Amino acid sequence: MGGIYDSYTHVEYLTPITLEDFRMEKLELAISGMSCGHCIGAVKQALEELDGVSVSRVEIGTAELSYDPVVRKAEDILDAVADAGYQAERVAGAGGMS
Ligand SMILES: [Cu+2]
Repeated sequence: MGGIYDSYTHVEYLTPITLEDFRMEKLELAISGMSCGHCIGAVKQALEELDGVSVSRVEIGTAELSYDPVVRKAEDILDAVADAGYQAERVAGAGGMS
């Protein structure tokens, strides 16, 4: 009820899709130096503090997120993890190379 019905895909979207949703890019990180729940919390917090970043999952050694390339560079995200005290690398192949 009240959703937006797309007659092409036959999908009813319950929440309006914004321009940001279309341009969000996925980023998968391999993170070294994480060893416990505290590390997960610290990485998650560092990522969530960035504008234009939506965190999907943080586990020991990995994180998955989406970011808006208009307001945020992948390098900023790696830097934020480094500032929190961990070493992050992009996982090749996730979300395409750019
Ligand atoms: Cu820890």
